[in-house]
Amino acid sequence: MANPLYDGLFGRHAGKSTPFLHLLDGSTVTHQDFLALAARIANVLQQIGLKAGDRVAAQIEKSPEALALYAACAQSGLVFLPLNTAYTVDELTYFIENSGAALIVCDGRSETDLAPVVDKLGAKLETLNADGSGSLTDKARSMPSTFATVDRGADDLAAFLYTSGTTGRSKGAMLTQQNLLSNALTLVQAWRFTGDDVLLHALPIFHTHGLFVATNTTLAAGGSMIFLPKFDLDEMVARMPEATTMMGVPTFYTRLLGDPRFDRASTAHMRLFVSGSAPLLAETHIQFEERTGHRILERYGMTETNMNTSNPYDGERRAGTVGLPLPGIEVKITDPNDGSELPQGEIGEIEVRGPNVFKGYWQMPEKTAAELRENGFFITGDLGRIDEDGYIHIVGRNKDLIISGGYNIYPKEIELVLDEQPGVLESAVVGVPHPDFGETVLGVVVPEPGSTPDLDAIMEAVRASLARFKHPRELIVLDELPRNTMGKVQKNILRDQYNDLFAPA
Ligand code: MLC
Ligand code: AMP
Repeated sequence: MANPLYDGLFGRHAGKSTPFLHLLDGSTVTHQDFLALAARIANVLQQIGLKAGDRVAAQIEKSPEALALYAACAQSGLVFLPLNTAYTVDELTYFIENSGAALIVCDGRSETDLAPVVDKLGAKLETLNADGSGSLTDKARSMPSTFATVDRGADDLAAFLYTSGTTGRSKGAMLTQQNLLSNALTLVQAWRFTGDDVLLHALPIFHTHGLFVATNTTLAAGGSMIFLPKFDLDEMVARMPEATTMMGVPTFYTRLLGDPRFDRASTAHMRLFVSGSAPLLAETHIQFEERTGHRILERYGMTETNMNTSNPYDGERRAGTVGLPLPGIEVKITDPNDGSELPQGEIGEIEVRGPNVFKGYWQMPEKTAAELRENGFFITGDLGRIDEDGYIHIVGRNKDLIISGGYNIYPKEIELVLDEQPGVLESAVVGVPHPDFGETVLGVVVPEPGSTPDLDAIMEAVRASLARFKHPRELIVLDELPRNTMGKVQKNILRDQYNDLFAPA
């Protein structure tokens, strides 16, 4: 037995004194030091009494220690469950309870708020702060810097990532060791990653993009990362000269293009820019090439599947498309009504199958059965077509989803909060174009007859229960919602009507 994920990504760098992380303050963490830190944390996890298969939920800032917790979970056979740092206590309570996490690792600032939730579950709580301090690392300090890797199989769970749903209830996507490892190895080949690569890493590490695509691929290639706490334009420009590659959401690219320091000369040494998580406008792709001479490589993935398709490294990177299926991954376009495969060129639902596709939603067999076919194809909820050269074009979504700055927002979740507010009869939440975030959230509320809803009070209620990035940037009051003859709210009409709400003046 072995532990494919740990051995394939982490353990293989044992004893290497080459850099793994280049930090904001100019210091470096070597592979060897990183593995020693991870092993010390793994010893703490074992001492706490965690057993293989237990879930470890973490709402912590990006730091080398946070990444080492992920490695420690892999080494101990634990299921890592990273959570967006923007989530409120209400949101966290659901994730913690639903996952039945055995350990919650949070920032010291959230300890008091989370303690009752954790106690109720009989789980353990440790803290880890942005600067690496906290009870977890305090305990780790006196631990041995080696740990006997726990045996796991390729089909064992490695991570849970929650993804919201159209009903407003989030689902825990169960990802196996093979899901993560196979995708990392595929991306190393597809994007020609090597031990010489230095990735400029400014993404959060609680989602697929920053944790799996960026970090796992770098680890699988044995390269290093300039590990920035978050996207900051000045830091990006300052550190770019040390990098060979960068991965980002489209907002990264539009922000970089807004800065004149970012030009052909300052990017001449770069080997590759990758974009994903949200549609990259063809216009941005073209502007980027004009400014830098580089063609951004756009790829397409999701929480449930990791990466599915990618524009080619060699060959044409076609603007406005997400490229071709990655090796070993099948993509087909089907009729949303009956699931039958459509002829080439027609628009339908994108379905994918391969070693990257997740195992199902945690304790939600009906939802799993509705999206994951018995033949292994996953119904993505994205609408697309395949052109005559095999390039996949995403043309829309069959799911009610807003993507703001690369974060997914399910309108239903916000509508449920709006509907509960005094004086509100009903509501509709839609995504409208936004120059920085791509899309942003617009809330429309319909008052109960004779009442005037207090919009400030409504926003206060939203703030109390939902993460900041989900908050409507504007609330509009309408007498009624546009509906079709079946009574269904016509969100497309609202989207069209408010299309220019955030357009630059
Ligand atoms: C921050 N805010 C956002 C936001 N990010 N609001 C909407 N959408 C977002 N994405 C809030 C802040 O809290 C702040 O609130 C205000 O908006 C302005 O913040 P900012 O300073 O401009 O934002 P910043 O901190 O710079 O963050 C923007 C960002 C960040 C784009 C850099 O959101 C980011 O790193 N996004 C990447 C998301 C990601 O990794 N997605 C991958 C998912 S995986 P206030 O109160 O100050 O107004 C996936 C699969 C796949 O999708 O295929 O990859
Ligand atoms: P998530 O739930 O965060 O995993 O988001 C996955 C969704 O992001 C996909 O189903 C797509 O709708 C969207 N997405 C990811 N990459 C791209 C891309 N390159 N272009 C368009 N949409 C994308």
